Amino acid sequence: MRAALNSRRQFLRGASVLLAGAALPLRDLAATVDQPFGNGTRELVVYPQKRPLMRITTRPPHLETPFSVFNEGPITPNDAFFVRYHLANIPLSVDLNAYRLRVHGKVGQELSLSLEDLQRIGDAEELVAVNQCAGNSRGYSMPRVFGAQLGNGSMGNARWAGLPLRRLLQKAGIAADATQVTFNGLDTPVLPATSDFIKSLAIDDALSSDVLLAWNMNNEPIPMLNGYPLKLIVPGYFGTYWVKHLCDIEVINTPFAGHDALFMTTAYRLPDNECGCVPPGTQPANTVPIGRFKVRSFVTSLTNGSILHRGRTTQIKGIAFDGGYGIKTVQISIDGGVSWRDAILGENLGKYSFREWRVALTPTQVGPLELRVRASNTRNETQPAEAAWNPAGYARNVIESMHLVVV
Ligand SMILES: Nc1nc2c(c(=O)[nH]1)N[C@H]1C(S)=C(S)[C@@H](COP(=O)(O)O)O[C@H]1N2
Ligand SMILES: [Mo]
Repeated sequence: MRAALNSRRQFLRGASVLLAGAALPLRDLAATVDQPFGNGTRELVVYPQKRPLMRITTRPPHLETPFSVFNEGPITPNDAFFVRYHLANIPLSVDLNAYRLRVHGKVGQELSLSLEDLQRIGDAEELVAVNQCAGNSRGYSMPRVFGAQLGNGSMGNARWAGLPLRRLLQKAGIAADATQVTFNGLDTPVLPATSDFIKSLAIDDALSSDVLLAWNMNNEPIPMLNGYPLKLIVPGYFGTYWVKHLCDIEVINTPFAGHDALFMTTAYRLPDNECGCVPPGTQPANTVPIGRFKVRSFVTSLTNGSILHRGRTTQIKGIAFDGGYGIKTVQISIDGGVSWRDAILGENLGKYSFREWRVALTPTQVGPLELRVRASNTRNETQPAEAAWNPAGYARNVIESMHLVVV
């Protein structure tokens, strides 16, 4: 889908949020929220441009979306969207008069562009895409793993608008022997010993048509904590590639390596095999950088312990998504996965989006009821019945099951 945006208007609207990030964190609430599927309780905190969200860590800020938000519609509102950072020196404001996006390295012509310059290169394009942290749901890994104990709220779905990365790279002119493109943002490490957060994409992936340099999220400038003023959108790929406050793009012709390549060479890697998994508690011999999402599906209209009534029909609702091939089916089971019933899919907002689904359920017996949900995509990839395990707890996509009570 194409939409030409008025860059002057965007620029002015962007300027109005400059001070919004100045007072982090704003305040704690005396409120907590249960994580879904019974994995503990989180404090709610309020940050600039955000409604109360679940606190995972404070420095750097890491906030999760309360799961009930995903039942409100397929688009996650900006003020409810999760926040994840790795470095504690994060920008609290960005002056658009000083901000420049630098493009350098193996290019014909180095570029240094204001946001307005970037917006003048070509028409903005729009797409709806899920951003999901690789560690989403890590807190359910069994045996437990190191790292932030995330529930299921480190994901969200938004409409992104911006310039295709390919257009910018074409303008700069890529050397014939270029192999990768690296991306850096305005956040920096506190100590020199800490690696900067820099990500890389293979040149072919960087030139693929759907990668965007986005300045809008759900028709607004991107919230400060989600990467104002410019965020790399890599649809279908885990959030780690979606570099926030993007300010530096380098085209290289050697493997990306060294101190500041840690988030490619050491972190965000999966065991190098089909399942991206190893026997629980063991280390993989070989790893590869994490890539696309696996298929996932969730019930959103009920929570663990919800009560249904015998003989009464309940409309059950949820969401499904995958790594960009598109959801084909969603099914539920109430007999432990022996038999499965098709759900009805909701509106298709594009192959990278959450897909809503619903199904009517009329329980016939009182007592406990286990509800399972699984999805498959257009490549017939589906979800495993048993959770695959890896040491970092990445890319969890086991079939979710919810424990209900019929009265
Ligand atoms: N500049 C910068 N960009 C970043 C990160 C970061 O630490 N710094 N973290 C990445 C990771 S791991 C995730 S999951 C997403 C989270 O995006 P969000 O905070 O907008 O939800 O941002 C990515 N982009
Ligand atoms: Mo992440």
